Amino acid sequence: MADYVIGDLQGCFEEFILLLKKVNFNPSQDNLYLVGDIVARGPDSLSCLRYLNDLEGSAHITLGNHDLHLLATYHLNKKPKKNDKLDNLFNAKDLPALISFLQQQPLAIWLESYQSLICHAGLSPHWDLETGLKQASNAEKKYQGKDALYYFKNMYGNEPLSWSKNLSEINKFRYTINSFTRMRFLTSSSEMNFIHKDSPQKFPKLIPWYEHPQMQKLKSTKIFFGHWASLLGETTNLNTIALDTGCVWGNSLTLIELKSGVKTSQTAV
Ligand SMILES: [Mn+2]
Repeated sequence: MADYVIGDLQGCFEEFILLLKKVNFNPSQDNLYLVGDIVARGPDSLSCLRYLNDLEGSAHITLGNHDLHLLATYHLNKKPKKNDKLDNLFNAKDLPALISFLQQQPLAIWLESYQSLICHAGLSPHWDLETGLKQASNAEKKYQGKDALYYFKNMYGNEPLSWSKNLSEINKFRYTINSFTRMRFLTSSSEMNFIHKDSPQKFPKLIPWYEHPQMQKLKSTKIFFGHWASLLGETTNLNTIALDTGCVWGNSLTLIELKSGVKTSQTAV
């Protein structure tokens, strides 16, 4: 029995299957954790979702910005953007079942036995672990509950850039979604900056979320995240493990075995 965590698939189904073969993934014994962005931009989002849905109990996803955008697009009856390459998925007969499967997935997963958090973009430095998990759970109830449509409608936008206990419910929701699924940099006043997505060396005045001084309080807690392809799997902090190695951009797909920490990659085909 092994537990694996894998980077952003973004529709790269072929590489996904090749990588699982490399580690002899056995769905009846092993667990697969995914940092999200299962869909969009790559060639076969439909097969990625179908495969994960069929794995049932052995696949555990934390939603990414592209996954949430898919859910909102579907529920708000909008057409997917051409460059997201989601036409096959939207024409599939099992689309409602796949949407329902995706919508049941959380924003964050805490693995007590590995002292590890799994999420798409990262943990807001405004929060300790407990607050982050609580806010993730609150937001999940909103996008899975009877008022989901209202929350998908009001999900978009960059504000608020900082957390406060006094925010309204919708602002708390938006901050939680943005920090768990879109965050990369913070400003020196600890506000999220959504403008830049390149590597941190290019923006010396901005702070990658995992380098924020507040992150030191997490000590030995590990955070596995995706979303930031230009990091190419490298951070300055041993406890924050970047898994988006840009398969959809022609680089590679990365998987880590949680117990040993052994990394396995599959080059884009
Ligand atoms: Mn992303």
